[in-house]
Amino acid sequence: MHDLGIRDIAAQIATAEGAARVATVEAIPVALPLRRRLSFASGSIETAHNVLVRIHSDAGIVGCAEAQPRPYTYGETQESIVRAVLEWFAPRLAGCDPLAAEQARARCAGLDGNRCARAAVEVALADLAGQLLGIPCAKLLGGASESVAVASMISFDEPAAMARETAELHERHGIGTFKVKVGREPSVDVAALAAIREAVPDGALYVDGNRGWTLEQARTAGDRLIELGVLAIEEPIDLGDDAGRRALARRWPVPLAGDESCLDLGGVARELAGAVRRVSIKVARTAFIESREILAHCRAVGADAVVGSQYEGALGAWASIAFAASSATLSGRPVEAANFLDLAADLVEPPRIVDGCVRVPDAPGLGVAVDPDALAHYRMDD
Ligand code: MUC
Ligand code: MG
Repeated sequence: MHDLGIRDIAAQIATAEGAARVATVEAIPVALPLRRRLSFASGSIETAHNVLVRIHSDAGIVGCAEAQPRPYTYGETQESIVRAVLEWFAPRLAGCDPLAAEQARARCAGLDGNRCARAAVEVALADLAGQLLGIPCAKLLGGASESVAVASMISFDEPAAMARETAELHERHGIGTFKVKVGREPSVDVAALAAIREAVPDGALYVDGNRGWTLEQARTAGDRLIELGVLAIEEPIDLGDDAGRRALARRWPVPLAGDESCLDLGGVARELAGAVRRVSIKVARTAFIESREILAHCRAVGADAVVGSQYEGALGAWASIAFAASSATLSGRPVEAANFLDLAADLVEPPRIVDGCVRVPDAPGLGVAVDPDALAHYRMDD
């Protein structure tokens, strides 16, 4: 963890001097190398073409967050995120009180969509607010836990390679929960899960089809995967086939989990009245405020909720960890926050996973600072 002493002092000065205001907002495109290509049924990622959002207060304190473009899920690209932040959100945030998150949200409401750009702005403001107050984001949001267990996603590969990767994550980092990507030919998916089950017999396994199966494939594959002990099946088929999704939900004894169908509070409410029994809450798209609203809705209807991932880098993982640690409901469930391990280089100190768990930072805000050398090296706008 970086030494945050200077940031702490700056925060105290800023607070003593009165309410800080947002001065400038940056959106910096970066290209972070991955250890290998990450593939799943809806797309693949060769390089982490993320966007670093930095919000500077007039007192010189900076809040940071990361946006990951996922065009196949949200229609946002790296370019669109940069433009949304710089052209829409930045002018509306100028002069805003970083502690007034709802006000900032209202100011940004005039531009529809652009979920990942909007979420990164809100998380960067929360990082800034935490630093101004001298409080970690996890505490600012509720402070339920000092440590959270993490889960890792296992991307497409040959079944034997997926099993090796799972076993290595289990042995090296103590990770015990895995979301395995499926949505290929059922025979391949079943072979992958069987190999993983053999490699990590006690692993808690669930799967994510990213809408890749046909209804028939989902029936065949899902039934076999349930025999192999999978605990949930995320987005098996096309979202337009509502009747098919409901039929699968009735057929399977494990919950059908909503991800792409649950992009916002409205989507979650709709889906929980339909096929979905478990919701993937992603800070990268609903930041902290709406994520908390989604969690409340899940609790009210007795649905399961987990903090999901969209292959965040370390900065995104820290935001997911802060959110998970803020809630008594979520902090007891492994949060999908281990896939920063897929990156070969990063902008901030990555979480340390020990015995499958990450300690929540004590430092204010998200608790990490961007490494200037890494940023200079990986930024794409120089
Ligand atoms: C997931 O849960 O679907 C797939 C695409 C992406 O961005 O993240 C994954 C994770
Ligand atoms: Mg998913």
